[in-house]
Parts: sequence; structure tokens; C-alpha cells
Amino acid sequence: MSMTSAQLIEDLGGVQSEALDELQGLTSEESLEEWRVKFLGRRGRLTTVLRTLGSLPPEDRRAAGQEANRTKTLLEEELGAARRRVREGRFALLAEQEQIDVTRPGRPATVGRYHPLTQIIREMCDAFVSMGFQVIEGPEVEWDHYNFEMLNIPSDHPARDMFNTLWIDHKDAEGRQSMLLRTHTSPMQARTMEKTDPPVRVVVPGKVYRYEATDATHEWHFHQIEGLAVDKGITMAHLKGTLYEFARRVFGPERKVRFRCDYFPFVEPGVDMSIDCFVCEGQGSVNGSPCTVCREAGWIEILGAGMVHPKVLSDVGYDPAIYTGFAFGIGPDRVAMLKYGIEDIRLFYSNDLRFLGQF
Ligand code: FA5
Repeated sequence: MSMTSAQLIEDLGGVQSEALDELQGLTSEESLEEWRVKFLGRRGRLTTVLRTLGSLPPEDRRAAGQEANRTKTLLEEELGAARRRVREGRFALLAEQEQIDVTRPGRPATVGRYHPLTQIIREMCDAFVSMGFQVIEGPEVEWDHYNFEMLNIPSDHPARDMFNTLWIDHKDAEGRQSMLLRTHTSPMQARTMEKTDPPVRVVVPGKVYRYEATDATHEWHFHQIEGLAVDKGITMAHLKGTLYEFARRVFGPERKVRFRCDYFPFVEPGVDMSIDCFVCEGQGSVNGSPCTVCREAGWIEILGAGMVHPKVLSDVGYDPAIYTGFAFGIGPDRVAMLKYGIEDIRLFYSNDLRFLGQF
């Protein structure tokens, strides 16, 4: 029985509607490819129908051929559209999963800055450099020899109690503890003088460590800036003039400064210098309650100082009959508290970016 064009056109219609029905439910690129092979492939359903074209009587072929081409083009176009849909759907899904909002402005890059203590140490050193001092640094792991002995603090000296020392597990030939974390920057006094002939004028910023309980103005590790000036004819007036000028530059002219006698074995005479408390404005109390920052003193001590002890000078080979000098050790952590109005020293070391970002 030979095929008629009406039959062939009906077959084409059947393949078309079946193909379009199936295409509707497909959501992956793999299933679309399977669909293509099934309907449009070399052994596919459409091709099979087309092969029967040749068996039509010649006068019917033209109409049937046109219909076959139309069907083929339609299925190819629908496949293309379905492929685009699947691809766009995949991107939309990805965007949803990754929550990409391409319209959002980019995140600004965060710009780093110096820690407030680094800033204050640099500012303080700059003040001394402008007065003729040179900046040097020294080791944080130190010998007992420089931290104590060369500063006129022998091992049996009660002044060792002033410095609650963190010792390193290391003993000398006689079995004594001899290595420590420096308790102050003063060991750089002897280290500098051993290497240099007078005149000497240096400042030494750095970290120091003490086995100490912490509170609003005490940390167990903090910073100091040591100062040392040795020459012929240096007097206490030079010491006071230098430190007043430093205070004026860092705090401004209106801040009150107080000198008092203090004791350090490596100076004679010795003093400490305080600045009026920024919280209670020197009163010792705020609204009738005791001031916790200065512990009711009205003053905050920022440095120890004095005229270099003759024994310290002679131990490094300087003649104390010819040379005199002054030395000081300032706590920049306390200076930063006073300057910026910070009520607790521990904030500097707590690594809170909300705090650090304010400087
Ligand atoms: C000394 O360390 C002496 N080396 C200073 C000195 C140098 C005197 C040269 C004479 C000549 P003192 O322990 O007082 O001294 O400390 C000096 C400064 O360090 C204090 O005034 C204070 O500002 C700071 N400081 C001391 N202990 C702490 C601490 N626990 N936390 C924060 N700052 C401190």
C-alpha cells in the first residue's frame, strides 16, 4: 500500500505534537540533547517520516515536502528556545544560591593605619629628635648584667623588688638566673655608653615586660622611651628643661606638670614627673566619687628620671669628675591615655578595631 500525502502530513503532525509535549517538561541540557537525538537525529522520528517522502506520487511530494520542512524548522527553533531557557534558568539559580546582587556597589578596601601607640611613640621621638636626640633600639630579651648590675642594682639589692621580673629559663656558669625579659629600657644606657664616647644623646623606644597585676593604668607588657644625655656640664636644669619642652609639645602649654623626688638606684638625685589627671582634672574625684584612673591622686605619673649615678658612668669607663648626664624613662602608654582621654590602658592591647579605628 503506497503512502498518501495526507497520511504523511498527519504523521508529521503526530510527531510534532508529541515532540512539543515532551520538550515542555525538560529542564537540563542533557535531556534536551536526548530529545534532539530522539526527534531530529539521523534515526530520529522526524527523519524516519521524511524517508517515506520518496514513496509518494510525484505530484504529492511538493506539498508534503514543504510541510516536512516546516515541521523540522519549528522543532529546531523550539529546541533553541528551550536551550536558552535552561541556560538562563541555571544562571538565575546560581545567582540565587550565591546571592549575587550585581547592582550592589563594590566593598571599599580597608586602609590600614598605625596603632595609636606607634603613633604616639613616633610623635614623642620626633619631639626629642628636634631637640638633638638620636633614636636607637635594643634587645627585649636581656641579660641581668645590663638590666640590673650595670644600673647599680646588684643581685642582693632590695631595689630589685621594684621590678617584678619575668625570667628566661637560662642559668650562668654559677647557676644563677641571668636572662630575662627587660623590665625597662634603661639597660640601653650602659649598652650605649660602652660603645660610644661622650657626648651621648639618645632616645630608645621599645617594649618592656613585668610580672604585674593589670589595672586601668598598669599592663604586664607596655612600652617605654628611655632618654640619655651625657656631656660636660649637664645639670638638672637641662633635665627639667628637656622634659618640660617634651610635655609642652605633646600635651600643649595648658597641661599641668609636676616633678617630685623619687628613688632609682641608677640616678642621683631621682625624680618622677606627672601630668594632671584628665578624668578628674586633678581633683581626685568625679561628682563626689573617687577617681579610678588616677586612684584619687589627681596626677598620673608618666616618667621616672634623674642625674646619671656616678657609679653607672664609671662602670662604663666614663670619668664622673668630667662628665655628667641625665636619663629618663617615659611610659608612652600612659602618655597616649592622657593625650587621647583613654580610661583603660588594656584597650590598647585588646585588638578591637572599633577602638583602634578611632585614631
Ligand atoms: C623605670 O622603669 C625606670 N627605668 C625609669 C628611669 C629611667 C628612671 C631613667 C630614671 C632614669 P618606672 O618603673 O617608674 O621606672 O617606670 C617608668 C614609667 O613607665 C612610669 O612612669 C610609667 O609611665 C610607665 N610604667 C611603669 N609601669 C607600668 C605598667 N605596668 N604599665 C604601663 N606603664 C607603666
